[in-house]
Amino acid sequence: MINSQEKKNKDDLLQNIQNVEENINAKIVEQMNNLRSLWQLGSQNNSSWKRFGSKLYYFSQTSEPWEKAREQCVAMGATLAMVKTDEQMAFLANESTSKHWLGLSDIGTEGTWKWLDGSIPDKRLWVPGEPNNEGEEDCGEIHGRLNDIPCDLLRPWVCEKSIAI
Ligand code: MMA
Ligand code: CA
Repeated sequence: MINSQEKKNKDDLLQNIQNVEENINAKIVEQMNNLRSLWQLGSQNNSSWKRFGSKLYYFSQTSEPWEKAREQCVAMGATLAMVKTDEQMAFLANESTSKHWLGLSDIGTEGTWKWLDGSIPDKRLWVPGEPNNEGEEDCGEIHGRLNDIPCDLLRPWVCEKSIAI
């Protein structure tokens, strides 16, 4: 016969074990995803994924409007690329042979530019004089640096995903 205190201790312990189990499972899933990303990178010489730092970048071969491009990245378990540093900008500008969509727009509020993660782009990363909303330009491309253009224009795009190992 166990008393109520002993029963509580036992339940707490079981709960702890379950929490540890869930944490381990989450870690395993994360590492499996990392392995899949690295496999994509390493197993194919013609892979369009390129590594820079802790991120992998995919340069599309086809062109789409911004929203379609955004969806294509999501379908690959990625996101339209976000540029946070001069180094990333230099890398992408060098790798992108033409103009590509990035995960940047002011669709939410005209004039308030945001990366898809909600962060505000560094002013220094725009082409001088941009964004100028010439006509009506709510989506961001890389053209050496950042430029705003109409979201329905067709562009190739860059997806990114993080690797955490
Ligand atoms: C294009 C287009 C604009 C950009 C200007 C800069 C003519 O429009 O790319 O978005 O601001 O060039 O001259
Ligand atoms: Ca512009």
